[in-house]
Amino acid sequence: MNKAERLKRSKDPQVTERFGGRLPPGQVLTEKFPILTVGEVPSYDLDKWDFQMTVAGNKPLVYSYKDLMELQQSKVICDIHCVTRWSKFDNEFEGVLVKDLLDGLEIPEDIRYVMVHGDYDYTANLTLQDLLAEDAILAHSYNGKPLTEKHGYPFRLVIPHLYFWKSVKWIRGFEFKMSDTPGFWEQNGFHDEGDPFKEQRFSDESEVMEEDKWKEKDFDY
Ligand SMILES: Nc1nc2c(c(=O)[nH]1)N[C@H]1C(S)=C(S)[C@@H](COP(=O)(O)O)O[C@H]1N2
Ligand SMILES: [Mo]
Repeated sequence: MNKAERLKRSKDPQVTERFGGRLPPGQVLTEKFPILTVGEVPSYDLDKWDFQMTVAGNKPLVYSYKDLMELQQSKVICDIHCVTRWSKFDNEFEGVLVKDLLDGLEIPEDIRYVMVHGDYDYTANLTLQDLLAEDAILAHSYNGKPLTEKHGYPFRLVIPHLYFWKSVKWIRGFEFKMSDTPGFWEQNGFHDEGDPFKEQRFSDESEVMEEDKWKEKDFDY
């Protein structure tokens, strides 16, 4: 039994709540995997699907599904923290580490931001530094199985150290930029950075996230 498991079973509510510093403030643990999607769940013809990277408006680098599957494959085990207050420990994602994907890509000094694009028209903004985190991964599998359609098949981004809205499902590209502009949720009141341990939920600190709303979402697993 690992430490998190032991704490989870412990009777002391104080200890149970904090999980030895592993559970960010205001979060609740769930064993299930809720589904949070704005709009329709896409479906693809994999032969036509692609992933594109553009650096400061230059010609895009285009990767097919097969190209990505032929790159070095890695696994990341991480915790997930959604801004709607659920957290889920010990998730295994497999795919291409972002740092491996970007290895060899010439990114000029003045490029410090990235807009992540996903279907349909979903975006999330990140700093280049956040994108280059050791455990940031372009994942195709979850706990040993291909991602389900609702969780982002064929590929989703996972940025473990930020709230999960930054982990773009149905990912289609990275746009490297000199300036920071807000993505979908960031335009709708969420924080620009979204560090769960700093509880950066909203850009306006007077906003309140309701306690139990997430329990009304769909789940699978
Ligand atoms: N393309 C796309 N990516 C997305 C979303 C979305 O609606 N569309 N929702 C985000 C939000 S708010 C969260 S919490 C996570 C949810 O991922 P899950 O449905 O696998 O739990 O995906 C993020 N990535
Ligand atoms: Mo979310």
